[in-house]
Amino acid sequence: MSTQTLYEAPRPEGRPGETVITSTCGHNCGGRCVVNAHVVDDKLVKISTDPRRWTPDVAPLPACARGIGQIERVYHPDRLKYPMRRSGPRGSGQYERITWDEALDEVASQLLRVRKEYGNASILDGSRSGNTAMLHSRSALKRFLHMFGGCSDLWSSFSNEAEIFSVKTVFGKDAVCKSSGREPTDYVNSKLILMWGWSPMDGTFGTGTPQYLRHAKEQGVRIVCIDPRRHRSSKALAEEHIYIRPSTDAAALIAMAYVIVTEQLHDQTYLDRFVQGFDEDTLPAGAPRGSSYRAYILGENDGIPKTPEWADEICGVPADTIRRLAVEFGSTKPAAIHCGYAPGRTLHGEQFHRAAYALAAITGNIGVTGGNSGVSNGATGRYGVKSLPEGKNPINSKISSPLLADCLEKGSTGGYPDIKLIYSMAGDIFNQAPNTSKTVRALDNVEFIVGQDHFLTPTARYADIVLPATTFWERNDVHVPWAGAGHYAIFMKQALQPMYECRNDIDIVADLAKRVGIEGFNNKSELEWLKEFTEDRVDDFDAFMKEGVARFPEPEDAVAFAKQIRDPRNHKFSTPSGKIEIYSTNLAENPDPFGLGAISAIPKWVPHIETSDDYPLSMLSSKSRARTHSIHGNQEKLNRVDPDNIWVHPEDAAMRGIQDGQPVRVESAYGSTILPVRVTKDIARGCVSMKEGRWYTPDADGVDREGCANSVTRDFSSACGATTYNTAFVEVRPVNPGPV
Ligand SMILES: Nc1nc2c(c(=O)[nH]1)N[C@H]1C(S)=C(S)[C@@H](COP(=O)(O)OP(=O)(O)OC[C@H]3O[C@@H](n4cnc5c(=O)[nH]c(N)nc54)[C@H](O)[C@@H]3O)O[C@H]1N2
Ligand SMILES: Nc1nc2c(c(=O)[nH]1)N[C@H]1C(S)=C(S)[C@@H](COP(=O)(O)OP(=O)(O)OC[C@H]3O[C@@H](n4cnc5c(=O)[nH]c(N)nc54)[C@H](O)[C@@H]3O)O[C@H]1N2
Ligand SMILES: [Mo]
Repeated sequence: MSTQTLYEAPRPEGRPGETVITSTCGHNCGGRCVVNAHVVDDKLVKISTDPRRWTPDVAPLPACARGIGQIERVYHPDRLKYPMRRSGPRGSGQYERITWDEALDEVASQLLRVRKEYGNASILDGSRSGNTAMLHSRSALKRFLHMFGGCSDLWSSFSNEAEIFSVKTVFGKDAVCKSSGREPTDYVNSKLILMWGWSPMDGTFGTGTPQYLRHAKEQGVRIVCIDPRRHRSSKALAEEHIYIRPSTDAAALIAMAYVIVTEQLHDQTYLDRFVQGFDEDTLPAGAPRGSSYRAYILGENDGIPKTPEWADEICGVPADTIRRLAVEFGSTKPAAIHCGYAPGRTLHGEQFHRAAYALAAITGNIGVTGGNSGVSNGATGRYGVKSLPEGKNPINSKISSPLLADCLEKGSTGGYPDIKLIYSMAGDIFNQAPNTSKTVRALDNVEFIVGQDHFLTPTARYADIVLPATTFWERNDVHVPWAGAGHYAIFMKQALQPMYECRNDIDIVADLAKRVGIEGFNNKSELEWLKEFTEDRVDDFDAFMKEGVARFPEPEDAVAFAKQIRDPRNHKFSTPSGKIEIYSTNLAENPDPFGLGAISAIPKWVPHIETSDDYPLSMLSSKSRARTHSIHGNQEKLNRVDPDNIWVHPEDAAMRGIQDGQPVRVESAYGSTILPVRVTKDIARGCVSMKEGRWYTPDADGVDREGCANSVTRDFSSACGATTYNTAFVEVRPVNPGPV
C-alpha cells in the first residue's frame, strides 16, 4: 500500500500526428472515468480510454458508451454556436444571432432591473449539475449571484436529499454521503450483499464498481437484488431477485427488523454500545415510554406488529420471502446492505434510508470489515480536493427543489418568492424537476430567462437570451469521483480551442460581474485555481497535468465509521448522543425541520400508496445508460445503446390489449407522454418503469411526444426536501398507429 500520491498516464499511443490528451466527462454521472482525446489539427478524431486490465489490485478507469459518445456530442450540428435573442414565442425555438456585447449588456441590464424592481429573492439560481468539476461548474454562477446580493435557491438535491438527510440524522452532522459507505475493495469481504434499489451497471455508481462486485461474486459472495426491475446488475450478479413495489421499501425493511428481533438474531452487545433508541433503555432522557424502535416493530403501542404478512400487503413481496431474507441477513456475518438513491426519491424517502441504516445497526454491520452502513458511496469523500468558492448567499430564500413548478405557478400566494428572472446554467431544470408541463405553463410569470448551455435544451428553449458555453474539452479542470474505487483525481486537460463563439462559463459570468459593478469576481487564472484546489493532495502539479491521473494513498479504513466502532472512547459519532441514532434526538425536539411536514424520531412506515382505478400502476424512473440525465438526449447514435421505452408486465399489458413495441400513452393526474412499450417479466406486476432524461417535447395540446418521465411526475416534496419521482401513479393505454 502506497503512502504517497502516484501519477498515472492511462492512455494508448496515438497514431503518427495524433496528440492524446487525458480528460474525464464533467457531467454528473456517478462515474469518473478516463476519456482520452485523440487530436489532429485541433480536431477530435477519436476517443479512447484506459487500456489497463482490471485485477483486484489495479483499478483501471474505463469509460462507458457515454464517454466514447462525447465525440458525437461535441460535433453535434445543434451545438449552440453564438449568443442569440428570442425572436418568436417562448418555447418555439425561434432565435436570432446577436453579438456577445449585445447579449451580455441585455442580461446585465435585466439583472439590475429585476433586482431594483423586485429584490434579489426574485432571481432564481437555475444552475445545476451539468458539469460538476472543480472550477467550471455551477459554482461560478452561485459565486456571482451571491456577490450580486443574493438569489433564491432550489436548496435540496434532486438526487439524494433523502440520503443526505438520513446520513446526518443517523450518523451525525459531520457525516457526508461521499464518505459514509465503503471502498469497493471491501466488497469481497462480505458474505452477503443486498443491492437495494441499486443497479450500478445501469446507473454508473463509481467507475469500477461492477468489476469489484463481479470479483466478489466469483469469490463466493452471495448477492441478492431488491428492486421493482430485474436490471442488468441483477442479471449479471444476483443469485436471487426480489421484486418490490416502488415507494414501499421502508415497510419491507421494518418487517425484516421484526423477524430478526423476534428470532433473536439481533446483536444486542453492539446495540447496547453503539446505538440510541433501539431499546427503551437507550432512549434519551425525556423520551416518552414506548417510543423505541423495538416497541414500534413489535407493535407495542399501535397494536400492529410489523410482521412479514403486514409488509406483504404493502410491498407485494411474499411474507415468506421477507422472512427468509431477514433470517439470512440476520445470521450471515458480515453482511452488507447497499442502497441506491431511487427508493429515497419517494414521498417518505427519508424513512427508507433510515430503516436501512437501522437494519445494518441491529445486525452489527456498521463500521466492520465486510459490513456496510447502507450507503453505496465510497469511504474517502473528495479527498481534500477543493472547488471554486461560492461565498455565502446574503439572503435566505429557499425553495425545496421538487416544488419548482408550484413555486413558479403560485409565487407569494403559495408562500414562495415571486420569481421574475431565472438564470439557467449547466442545468436542465424544467426537464429534470417534476411536473414539467406545470413548470412550462407557469413561465408567463417570469419576465426574463437566461439559458447558458451547449444546446437548445427543453430549458434553454424557453430562454430570452441564449449563451453558448464551451464543453469540458475546451478548457482545463480537475475532477474527483463521488463513489467507487475512490481515491484519485483526474486532470481534465484542454484538448480543443473554444469552438465557434463559445466561452467558458466562468468567463461569461466574470464579464457580467464587470457590467453590474462587482469587483474581485475572478482574480486567478485557470491553472492558478486548479493548483490551489489540489495543493493539499497533489505534491507535483506538473506531473499531475502531464500524466492525467493522481492516485492518493488508500484510506486507513475501507469501511466508514470503522474508527467509531473500533475505538468508541476516542471516536464518537457526531450525533447529539455520540451514537448511531435509530431514535433521533434532533427530530424528537424538532419534528418538522424544514416546514415541509413532520418526520418521526424513529424510522416508520407512513402509508401513502394511493393507486386508484384511474391510475392503478406504480411508476418509477431510472437512469439510462445512453444519457447522463438529459445530457446526450439528442444523440441518435448513442441513444441506440439503451432505447427508451416503458416496461410493462405481460399480465398488465394483456389486460390493456398492449402489444410489445407499440406506442402507448402514459397518463397521470399531472400530465401525459407517449413512448414505445416493452412488455417484459423484468418488471414487477402492477408497476411500470421508464428512464429519466428524455427531452420534453410537447405537441400543440401539451402532450409530450418523446417519453419525458417528468411529464407525469408530481411536484411534491418529501418532508426532508427530497424529490418524489418514484411515488408516481399512472395508467398506460395503447395508442393506435397513425395520428393521435
Ligand atoms: N448511466 C447513468 N448513470 C448515472 C447517472 C445517469 O444519468 N446515467 N446519474 C448519476 C446520478 S446523478 C445519480 S443520483 C445516480 C443515481 O443512482 P440511483 O438513484 O441509485 O439510480 P436509479 O437508476 O434512479 O435507480 C436505481 C434502481 O432503483 C430502482 N428503483 C426505483 N424506485 C425504487 C423503489 O422505490 N424501490 C426500490 N427498491 N428500487 C427502486 C430502479 O429500478 C433502479 O434499478 O446514478 C448516477 N449514474
Ligand atoms: N423523473 C426523474 N427525474 C429526475 C431523476 C429521476 O430519477 N427521475 N433524477 C434526478 C437526478 S438524480 C439528478 S442529479 C437531476 C439532474 O438534473 P440536471 O443537473 O438539471 O440535469 P442534466 O440533464 O445533467 O442537465 C445539465 C445541463 O447542463 C448542460 N451542461 C453540461 N455541461 C455544461 C457546461 O460545461 N456548461 C454549461 N453552461 N452547461 C453544461 C447540459 O447540456 C444539460 O442541459 O435530475 C433529476 N431528475
Ligand atoms: Mo443525481
